Amino acid sequence: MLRHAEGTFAASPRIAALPRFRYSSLPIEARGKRNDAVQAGGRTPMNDTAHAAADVQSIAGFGSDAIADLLRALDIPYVALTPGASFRGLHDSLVNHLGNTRPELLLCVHEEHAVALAHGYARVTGKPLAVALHANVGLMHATMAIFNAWCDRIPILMLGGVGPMDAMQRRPWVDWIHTARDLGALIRGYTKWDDQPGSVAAALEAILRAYRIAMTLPQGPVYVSLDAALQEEGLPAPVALPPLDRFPAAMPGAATEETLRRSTDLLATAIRPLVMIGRVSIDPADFERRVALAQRLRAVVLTDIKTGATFPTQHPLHPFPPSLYVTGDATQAIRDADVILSLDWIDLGGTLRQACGGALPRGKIIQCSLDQYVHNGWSMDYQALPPADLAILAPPDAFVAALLGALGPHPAMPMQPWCAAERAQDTAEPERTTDEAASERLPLAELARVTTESLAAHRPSYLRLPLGWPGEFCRFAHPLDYIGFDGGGGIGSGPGMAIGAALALRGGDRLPVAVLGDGDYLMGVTALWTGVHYRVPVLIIIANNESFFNDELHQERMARMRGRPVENRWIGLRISDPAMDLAGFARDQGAKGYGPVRTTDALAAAIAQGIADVRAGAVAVIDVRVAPEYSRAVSASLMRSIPAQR
Ligand SMILES: Cc1ncc(C[n+]2csc(CCOP(=O)(O)OP(=O)(O)O)c2C)c(N)n1
Ligand SMILES: [Mg+2]
Repeated sequence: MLRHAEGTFAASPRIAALPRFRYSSLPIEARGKRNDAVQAGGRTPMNDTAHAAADVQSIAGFGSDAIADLLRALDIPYVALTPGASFRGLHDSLVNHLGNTRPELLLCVHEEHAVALAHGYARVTGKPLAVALHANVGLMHATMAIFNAWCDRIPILMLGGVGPMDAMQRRPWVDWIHTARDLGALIRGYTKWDDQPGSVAAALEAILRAYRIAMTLPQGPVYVSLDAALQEEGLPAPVALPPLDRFPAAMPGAATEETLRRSTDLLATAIRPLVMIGRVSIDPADFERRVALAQRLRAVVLTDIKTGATFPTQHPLHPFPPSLYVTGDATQAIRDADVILSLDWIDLGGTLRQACGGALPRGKIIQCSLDQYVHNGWSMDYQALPPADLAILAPPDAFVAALLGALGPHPAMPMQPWCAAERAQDTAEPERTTDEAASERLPLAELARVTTESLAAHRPSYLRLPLGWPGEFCRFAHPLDYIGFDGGGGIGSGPGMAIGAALALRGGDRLPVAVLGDGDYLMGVTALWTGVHYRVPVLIIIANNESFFNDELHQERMARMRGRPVENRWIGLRISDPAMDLAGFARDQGAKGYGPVRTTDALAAAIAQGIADVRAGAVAVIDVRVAPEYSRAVSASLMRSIPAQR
């Protein structure tokens, strides 16, 4: 769990002035009896600091009351939901048994947002939220976001309603269309575990098991489907919660002495060691240990823009910007390295294969990853089979700590990367492909420059960067400087993940900022409402090229390969005529909305205003019209292997 310094955002007068929830005005009979064992000290402040706690705790009298008690015991702070009758029992327990505090409901207007919110929150805190999902349709809506979290190895505790499974208890029509025999089957290929328990006691065990599985590395989403009848049944006698300390989290394994010795033998004698950092922890102490290891080895380090910040981007041993795909001179570093240490690099096999033109690298490879424990046959998110001279099944961060201990200290030396410094020079200058790019729109690199320069003094946490972002503008020195991408490439997650991550950052000294593509924004735009409703300050800047531009590059590639007109590449992809009012969509949900912004000065002014808004507790959105282009590095990797135009 990361700690945040006390900051200015929570102290905003706007937040303090917010209206309070009105649960305490419910008639006293509706509140149930107080349960002093559950709530010893009277009123409990809600997690959402803007709201007062309800005075409604009761003795657990129903199946879902016991389930709610377990969620509190597991320290789940929020339950994100879009409502549904299949979990009305649980909903009632959270509101009227626990008083909508610890956990507190987070209303979302789409299940995909609810899961994306939990995804963003876990990215920042490492802790899972619960998400309540209606049968069958709510789960269907949620699937893409679940896939994103799965590919990102993010823990989420998903609770589904279903049934009643006893057909005699079903209401006509709707209970039948919203009941399925095996709801978990919908998502089994991209969840770590699922269950549909048959009793309240079994539900408690299933939820505890699910929580432990979600949190065990490699982490991932889990799903427990709760029979509506089970939730709503009266408890004749209290059901004891499982004693959590007797069912503890499993201790992570470690590399053996033998593997450690063989690894240090290879690394200590390497002349050109390369460390490729993929999925690693968000703990700042682990971040520092990675720096210490690279310095100890004088290794060149590669990082990935798909993960959060894992290494200081400006460190001399990190000569290439983080990127979606390894390109240019970084591939030469892979070819030249004599030892490659992969810390769970995403698609090590594919990256090495591409860098070495299909051959295996000359250098020895140490692959430290637990990922194969969650590989299954449904999705290919396990990527290419990675070659390795030493394959180590241990948490990468524990392995780094062990390596540091085994290698011992080393005299301080100049931190010159072994690959030629001039190789590090890449250009942020994009590939210009249309005339339109020059006139009424900012180059994407200019958006990146103005954004990073304007925000630099405000301790930004970048919650998302768009696909074509020039990596040269990434200035990361702490895990919270950038939290990463969407995991599964499912567009539409940006707004929801941004709100969830900003919620986790609320009250800290960070300025949460997400730079989103217009397509990503439009698919998830109503997630903003949840941010506005719960007073989650966040700045959202839209790189609005009025296009699903990524696919323009694909259509261009098709046209080139087939000798057809490249100028048609935009057809079926441009989101214009009419232009969408992206700032208007924000304003209509109670957020601040600015733009369209078309010049450098207007952008700088809008960002200054946006920062002030966020400091005052608002969601602020800036629509920036940018040229349809990606950074040279990204478009080059997407267009790779295109034959010369005929
Ligand atoms: C749900 C979903 N639908 C379609 C795609 C295919 N796709 C990949 S990138 C992209 C364009 C995204 O548009 P935008 O967010 O505006 O980014 P841009 O490429 O324009 O910078 C699309 C449609 C996807 N990844 N996910
Ligand atoms: Mg776009």
